[in-house]
Amino acid sequence: MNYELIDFNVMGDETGSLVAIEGLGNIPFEVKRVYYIYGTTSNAVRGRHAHRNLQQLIFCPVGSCEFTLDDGAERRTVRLQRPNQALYITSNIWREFSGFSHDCVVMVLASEVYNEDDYIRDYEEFLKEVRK
Ligand code: T46
Repeated sequence: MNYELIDFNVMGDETGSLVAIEGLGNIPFEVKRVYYIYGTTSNAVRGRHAHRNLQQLIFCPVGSCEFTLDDGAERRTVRLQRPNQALYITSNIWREFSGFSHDCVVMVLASEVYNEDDYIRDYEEFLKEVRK
C-alpha cells in the first residue's frame, strides 16, 4: 500500500526537543496548508474519505491516535504516537482515524489548499474510482 512512516531528526538539548520540517527539503512536497485537530472525543471516528489529488504528512505531536488506511485492495492500521514520526499519504487512500488519547493533537501539512471537490466521501464511489 502506498504510504510511508517517516521519522524526523530530533534536535535539541536537555532543555527540550525540536523537529524541523521544510517543504521540498526533508518532505517531498511544498506545503500549501497546515491544519490541526484537537479536542477529539475518545470514541470519535473521523476521516471516512479519500482524496483525488493530495499529499499529506500527518503528525501526532501530542498524544496518540490510530489511522486505518485502505487502498481498495487491502487495509492497514498504523498508530501515531511519537512527536517526530509522521504518516505520509498520497491520493486515493481511504482513511479513518480513531482511538484518540485524551490529549491528542493531530497536525497535518498538505500539498494543496482545501477543496471539497477533491474529497471522495462515499466508500462505494471510492472503490469505483480506484478500480477504474
Ligand atoms: C485527513 C485528516 C487527518 C476546511 O474548511 N478546511 C480544511 O483544510 C479542512 C481539512 C477541513 N475543512 C472543513 C471541512 C469540514 O466541514 O472542516 C470540516 C471537517 O473536515 P474533514 O471532514 O475533512 O475532517 P477530518 O478530520 O475527517 O479529516 C481531515 C482531512 O480532511 C483529511 O484529509 O487526512 O483530517
